[in-house]
Amino acid sequence: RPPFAWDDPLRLADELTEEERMVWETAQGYARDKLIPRIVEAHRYGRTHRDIMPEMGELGLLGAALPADYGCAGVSYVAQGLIARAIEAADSAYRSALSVQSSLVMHPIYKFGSEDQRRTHLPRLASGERIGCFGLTEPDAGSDPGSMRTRAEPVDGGYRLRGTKTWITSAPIADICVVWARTAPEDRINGFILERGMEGLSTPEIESKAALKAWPTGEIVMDDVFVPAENRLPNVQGLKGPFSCLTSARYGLAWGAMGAAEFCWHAARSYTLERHQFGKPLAATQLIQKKLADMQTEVALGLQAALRLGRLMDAGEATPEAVSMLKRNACGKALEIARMARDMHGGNGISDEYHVIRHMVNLEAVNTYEGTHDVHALILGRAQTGWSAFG
Ligand code: TGC
Ligand code: FAD
Repeated sequence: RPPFAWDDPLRLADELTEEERMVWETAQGYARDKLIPRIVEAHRYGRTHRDIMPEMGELGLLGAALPADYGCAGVSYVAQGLIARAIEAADSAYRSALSVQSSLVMHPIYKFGSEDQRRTHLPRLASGERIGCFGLTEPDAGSDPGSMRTRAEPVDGGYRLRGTKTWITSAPIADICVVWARTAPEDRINGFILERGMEGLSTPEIESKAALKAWPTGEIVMDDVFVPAENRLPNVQGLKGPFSCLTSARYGLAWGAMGAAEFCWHAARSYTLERHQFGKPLAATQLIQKKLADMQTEVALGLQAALRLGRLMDAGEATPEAVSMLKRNACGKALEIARMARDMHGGNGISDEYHVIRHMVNLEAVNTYEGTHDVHALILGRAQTGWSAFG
């Protein structure tokens, strides 16, 4: 009889390459030694440790699947997913910082930028010296980015951008903003790289957040900002530009949310083994064991699915619909697991010292951004019935 590993029942570790295992161990070690020790305070007081970006850069974790020519690690998409899993086990806000930098800023510059834009921006984003943000959502355009109002008007030598983006991860501390705007005269959506210091550009912080408090979120306010023509991303027009960035980021969430879920499951197991009530460990009761079995099953299945999706990404065969399915499943299941783990910690589960309530509130946001749980259901519904339920 082969041995059964309770924490890796489907033997995910055996399916990784040597390089992927090394990346996983590096990211996991970093999260354990450098992120988890400072997260309770960072989340409680809303403190931003900006230095995590150069730290992650130094380890090759930023834009990890992009080519080495631009200062990136050039590893597989599976390895990129494993990085998200390790970082989100520490905190979803730190994985958010990583995802935005890698998938929503470096990815569009690599995929849609000029060679000049790649050489100027990618190495400094890969090292974490510079921080980027991604502006798609607006106060009146969230699930429906096609209704955005931000406009770019062509003027001598470039464009003038006017509009407001909101709920933008990293905006208050970003050096550059990749902004999507409806562009005259064709009225098609284009991407622009805005730089801090441009006249008319400001990035106020949203102070009211109850989740993801360890990394800032804000607005991008553009009051007739002049953007030189060479800052437009030349190789894409239309919504497929921002949407293809979302596909890359959502793929990361399929792994990342499972990392948070895995942390909560392990925490619940340890806590209920230690905690005695009615003369025995809580973990010796049937109800607790059923919950642990449910957590173990969902995490094992979710990680196997993420691995399969990663292999498809690496082969260039992944579809946006498959990515929607796993983003939705991972976030929804992780949120359920975090709530269950919180309950299994009893009163102590209310204290942030035990981590699970922080994961729980964070996952509420993760279940909403990058397309809400229900919007992904509608994407899948449209793909299997041929009927769009959006409009
Ligand atoms: P639709 O007609 O579906 O598509 C318009 C064009 O885009 C193409 N397309 C995609 N291309 C690549 N990847 C994808 N995932 C794509 N989805 C669509 C599509 O083929 C079409 O191309 P073309 O050439 O025919 O024009 O557009 P729609 O307006 O009907 O879209 C509907 C819907 C709901 C799917 C879409 O609007 C949507 O996904 N809404 C959710 C919005 C969202 O996810 N926003 C995320 C903002 S960023 C964020 O939250 C970052 S948080 C990060 C963090 O902190 O970790
Ligand atoms: P709405 O679209 O108003 O949705 C409200 C509710 O209505 C949801 O339950 C939704 O599922 C439901 N709904 C919407 N349409 C339909 C429909 N047709 N049928 C049935 N139900 C529907 N955006 C960026 O561009 N860049 C970022 O970096 C970024 N970071 C974020 C960070 C945080 C912490 C948060 C909370 C958000 C961030 N976002 C970012 C924005 C995020 O992508 C949006 O919040 C999300 O897409 C949902 O949009 P909305 O908030 O406008 O909700």
